[in-house]
This record gives sequence, structure tokens and C-alpha cells, in this order.
Amino acid sequence: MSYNNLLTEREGLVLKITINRPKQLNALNKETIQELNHALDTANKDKEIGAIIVTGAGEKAFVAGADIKEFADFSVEKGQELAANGQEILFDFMEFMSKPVIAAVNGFALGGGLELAMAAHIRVASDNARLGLPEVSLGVIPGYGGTQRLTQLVGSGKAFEMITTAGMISADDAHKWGLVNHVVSQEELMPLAEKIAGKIIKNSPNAIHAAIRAINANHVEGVDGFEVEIEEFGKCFGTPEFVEGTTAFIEKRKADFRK
Ligand code: CO8
Repeated sequence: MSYNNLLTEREGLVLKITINRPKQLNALNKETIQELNHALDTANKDKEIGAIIVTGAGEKAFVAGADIKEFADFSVEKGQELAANGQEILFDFMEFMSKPVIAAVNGFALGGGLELAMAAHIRVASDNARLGLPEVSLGVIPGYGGTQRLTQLVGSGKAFEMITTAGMISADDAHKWGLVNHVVSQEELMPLAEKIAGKIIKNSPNAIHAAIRAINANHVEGVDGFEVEIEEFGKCFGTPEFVEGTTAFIEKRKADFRK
């Protein structure tokens, strides 16, 4: 499948998705959001994909936000509809996928761009990355989950500061704040993301999906994450992958979860 705004590249069990609108700093227009949904949905159903890396084309931006030109003349209703639809088909969708998504933040990650990185399960950044939620400078607030996910990741004090000042923080500060897991040079960014993906794909796909469900349950309202963990833990015992994992350990060999 080819896309107008994405490049996809598959290496073994890892799918790399590059948002490819470098002239607009990879801003997320409606079509790009729909294409991302399609690419992620397809990957989610594909047993031969174990991890996904999302990055931006060029060396300047991961994603500089939602495409401002597209929503500049929106009404209250259209604004709400845009946010609700985007959250459902891309941001929440990504967070609740069965396979881990790694955001390789290679430059500006602003507004919807930072919200996309935060919906991924793991974030790594290059040292030129600048991260922020500048929406209040445009007269709106983050609408793709940013008020919630930033607060979960860095705490409310820092989230208040980032959102109300509309400022950008450096990759190093993002690292100190726990917003990204690692900071490396641009050249090292993709190899690092691939190295993390390489470790993930050796493990049980079923257990990874169960872990995603349990970790995400930590912040789903009305859900007791400990209960979800117990339930997911128990279910693992009924899977062939658990038999393979424990048998391989006893037989002193590497488990092969994909045979
Ligand atoms: N949308 C559309 N176009 C953009 C965007 C964007 N978010 N960001 C950059 N571009 C375009 C510019 O318009 C410019 O295009 P052109 O050459 O045609 O004029 C091109 O990309 C290059 O940008 P600049 O010339 O501005 O590059 P600079 O290096 O001078 O500046 C910046 C880089 C600082 C990143 C600057 O481009 C900028 O401030 N961009 C906007 C950042 C921003 O405010 N992002 C948040 C957008 S709002 C958002 O994401 C809301 C999410 C929730 C929505 C929920 C639904 C309502």
C-alpha cells in the first residue's frame, strides 16, 4: 500500500513509518491522520510485525503539530469533531495497539506532534529535538490528548508550565523530565530505535499485548489496574507462548515465539 503522506519500510518484524510532509514540517493534516490510522491498523493485524517505529521526514521536525491551515476557520462543533475523531482513530488507537510503538523524535515535536509521540509507548529523541504544546498561543488547548498524557508523563506542575507558557523544551530537559527515554545524536536516533525494537521482537507477542493492556489500565478511569494485571497475568498461562517461554528456559535455549 502506498500513501500520499507516509513512507513505510519493513525490516524483518519491524515496521518503520515516516510521516513525509517535510515542507510543512510533517504537520498532521486530515489525510495524514487517516493514513496513519490505516498503516497502524494494518500493522496491528499483521502477525509478522512485532514493533513499529514512527518518525518524521527530514532533519528538522518529527511533527510540528496539527495542520493549522486546515482548522483555522473551524466552528465549535467542527473543532470538537476534529479532536474526537483524531483521538479515536490515531492517538487512542496507537496507545491501545497490541504492538509497541516507538516514537523516534527527530526534531520539532509540537502540539499534535508531541501528542502523537506521547501516544506512542516509548519515546527516543535526537539532541536537536524541541518539544512543546504551544496551542494556547493559537487560542486553543491541546485537543489530541495532550493535557492528559503530558500530565501522566511529567506530572501536573510541569504540564501546567509547558501548556500555559506555550514554550518549547530541549531534548535534554525532556529527558530529565521523563518525557523521552533517551537522547542521542540524529545519526544515532534510528539505530537506537531499531535496537529497542530488536529487543522487543524477541519476546512473546501475546505477553507484550497483555503488558500494554495492563500498563494502560493505570490511567483508564474506573478501571483497577491491579485487577487488570491479575487477569492478564492469569490469561498468559493458557497460551502456547507461555509453554514455549518456560520450556525454552528449562531446556536452556532461546525461546522462539514465532514458530
Ligand atoms: N501546520 C501547518 N503548517 C505548518 C505547521 C503546522 N502546525 N508548522 C509549520 N508549518 C509550515 C509553515 O507554515 C511553513 O510553510 P510555508 O513555507 O508554506 O509557509 C513550513 O511549515 C516551515 O515552517 P516555518 O517557516 O515556520 O519554519 P521555522 O523554522 O521558521 O519555524 C516552527 C519552525 C517554530 C516549528 C514553526 O513552524 C511553528 O511555530 N509551527 C507551528 C507550531 C505549532 O503551533 N504547532 C501546534 C499546532 S496546533 C495543534 O497541534 C493542535 C493539536 C490539537 C488539535 C485538535 C483538533 C482541533
